[in-house]
Amino acid sequence: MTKQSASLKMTLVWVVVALFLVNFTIAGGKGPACDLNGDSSCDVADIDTLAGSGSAAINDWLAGAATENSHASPYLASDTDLDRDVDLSDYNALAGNFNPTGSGAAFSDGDGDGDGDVDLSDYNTLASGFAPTGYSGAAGVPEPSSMVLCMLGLVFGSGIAFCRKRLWS
Ligand SMILES: [Ca+2]
Ligand SMILES: [Ca+2]
Ligand SMILES: [Ca+2]
Repeated sequence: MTKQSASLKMTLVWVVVALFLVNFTIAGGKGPACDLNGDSSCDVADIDTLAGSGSAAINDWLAGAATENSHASPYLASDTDLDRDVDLSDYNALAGNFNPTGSGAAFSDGDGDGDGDVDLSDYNTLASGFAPTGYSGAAGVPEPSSMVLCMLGLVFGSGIAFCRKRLWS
């Protein structure tokens, strides 16, 4: 009886191990949603497959891929090479492919709004978001509460320094 129950326990352990392995294999084989060409990474080659799909599809991809690639904020639509800046190389891509009446332009050609052309609207977005030093490490604007605390700290700190000077000198 005990031998039978030990054997049953071993069988159960093997079933659990097998289920775990099957689940792990299935989960490991599925790539992220932003990987549209199935090479297990989310990069320019993927977003270029969305040529002419419209700004909603482009913006969804930019947000999803940034999350997948561990960035705190979405990629900008003018960052044609997705290197987290909007600089001269992005501008040159757009300028070199400028074609307001064209269609089928890809994201890396400078079509940041995904409507298939590279026109003034794409240019204006790039110009207004120009960030040659990058937008990934942009320091957040201090919140009013922390600024008030800092100013209070300064006032309080100088007050103490002033008192010390008066009392001990
Ligand atoms: Ca990919
Ligand atoms: Ca860039
Ligand atoms: Ca466009």
